[in-house]
Amino acid sequence: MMLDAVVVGAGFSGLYAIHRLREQGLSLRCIEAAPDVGGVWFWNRYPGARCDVESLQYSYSFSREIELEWQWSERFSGQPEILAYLRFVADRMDLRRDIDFGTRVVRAVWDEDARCWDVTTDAGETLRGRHLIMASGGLSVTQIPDFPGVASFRGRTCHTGMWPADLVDFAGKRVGLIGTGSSGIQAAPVLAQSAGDLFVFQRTPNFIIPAVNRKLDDADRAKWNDHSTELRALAKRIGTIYEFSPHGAMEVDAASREAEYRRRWEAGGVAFVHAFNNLYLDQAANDTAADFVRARIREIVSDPVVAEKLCPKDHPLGSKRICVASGYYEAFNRENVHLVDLREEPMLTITPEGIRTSAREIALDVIIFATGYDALTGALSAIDIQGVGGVRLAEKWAQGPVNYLGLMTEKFPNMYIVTGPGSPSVLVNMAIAIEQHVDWIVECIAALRARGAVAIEPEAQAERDWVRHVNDEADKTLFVKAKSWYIGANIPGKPRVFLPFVGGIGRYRIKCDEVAAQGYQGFRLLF
Ligand code: NA7
Repeated sequence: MMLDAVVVGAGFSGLYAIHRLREQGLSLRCIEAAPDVGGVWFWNRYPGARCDVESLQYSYSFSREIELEWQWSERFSGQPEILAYLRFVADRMDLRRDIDFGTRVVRAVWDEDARCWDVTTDAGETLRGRHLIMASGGLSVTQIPDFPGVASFRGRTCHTGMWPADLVDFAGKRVGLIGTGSSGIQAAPVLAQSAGDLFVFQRTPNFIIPAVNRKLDDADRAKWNDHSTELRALAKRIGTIYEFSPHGAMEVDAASREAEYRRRWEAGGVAFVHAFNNLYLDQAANDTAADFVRARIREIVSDPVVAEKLCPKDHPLGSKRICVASGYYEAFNRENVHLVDLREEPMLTITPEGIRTSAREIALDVIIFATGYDALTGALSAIDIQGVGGVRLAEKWAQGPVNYLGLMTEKFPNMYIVTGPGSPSVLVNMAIAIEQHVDWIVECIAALRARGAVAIEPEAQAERDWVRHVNDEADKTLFVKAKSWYIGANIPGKPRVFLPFVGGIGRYRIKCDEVAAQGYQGFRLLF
């Protein structure tokens, strides 16, 4: 039996794809490796895991009923609540009946004669689908560096992004936390409260803005719900609703600049980086924001030596993903929290008892890897995907993920990528980006059917032009000045190509809509 679509992944993207495909009357099957829905929000159950986009905005916009029935309890909800929300949506829309849980896609092969995908799972089953929707997540394949000696460690190890459900009790334990990106800096203050001793192994300090999280009350929710139609329409154009400044940082005097940074610091959240409109573009402007944050770190952390080590100095603020946390810097004032600066004392090896640096051996009971992901391409390269003439996606992308609009890639007809490389993706509110992508994909499938076409694939020139455009746009910004996962720098051997589209969801949406309105310009339709 040929399905209209096979969907890979039942996180935010996959769930919405099921709903939209069903609306079109299309047959589908969704394959999910986890035993439940949720995707990254299923696996990221480390202590302190929380979204850094406000919950009211980090939610689906497609159903007014769901919006009114679900009550977010906090400004930035934690992982348990976000997972509960996704479970609620799955049940409310009766989505589970189309999902095979606990099953992983291992291979997908394009059948040129039948013009469909044969999708094989680790259960040994092969599903046949006309279209293949990769809702497999941009941050779903965890990365643990090849630390020597890791297998010899006698205690417990885990990655924040693949957190074992039973690892909850740290009382009296000596915990090592490697990595100070968004995951590490969220986990640290929570672990600090229960662990006997917490050792934070830091290679690169990050800029961390206070979340200023708080409970939401009925008035907050009513305010949002009363205006959500306009607010969500605005968010579809700008990504996340922040207070964006029309001014450059140097257009105002130093005192006004400082006051603006302070106001945003006290309000909390990512809006800090929008204090001026050129912080991502101009190094001198960026320095003023970075100086402000470094001054706060020196103010909060009582030991000046530790404070200095926590001050980021080697990349512009925001060029690595800006971090948002509660009580991270304050945690270093606790007696049981110890910063291990890996620039000063590099890690040599993991031993049976703990971690040996160039200066000492630190005995540990648990080692937590908060070491990130094979971002944006990892979940796709983990599957053996073979397109026209047996070409493998991994081979085609050996020098970087060539794609058109971040949605498709030539020689892989009818394979759609949700929020992958070449799209705004992780640089915007993912809930918005996901809905935009899935809507475009499902409408594309409907348009093909209406015209009697069976397949669609980008033209090689269109994808070359798009990749150049994505890189040209990134080159205008300070993003390219950091060795970040945006550019593949955290994975040994990964091509250094700037992955997400920095031009914003508004411009991107207009481009995608124009392409569709012009009869899928840059794509080839097969009849
Ligand atoms: P990130 O942001 O990739 O952070 C990974 C951290 O791990 C970062 O501090 C790295 O330091 C550190 N790291 C990586 N490899 C090593 C080695 N070999 N030794 C020491 N330290 C290392 O991942 P997160 O999970 O925190 O966040 C990912 C996204 O998830 C986040 O942006 C949100 O969108 C949600 P480095 O900076 O490379 O020196």
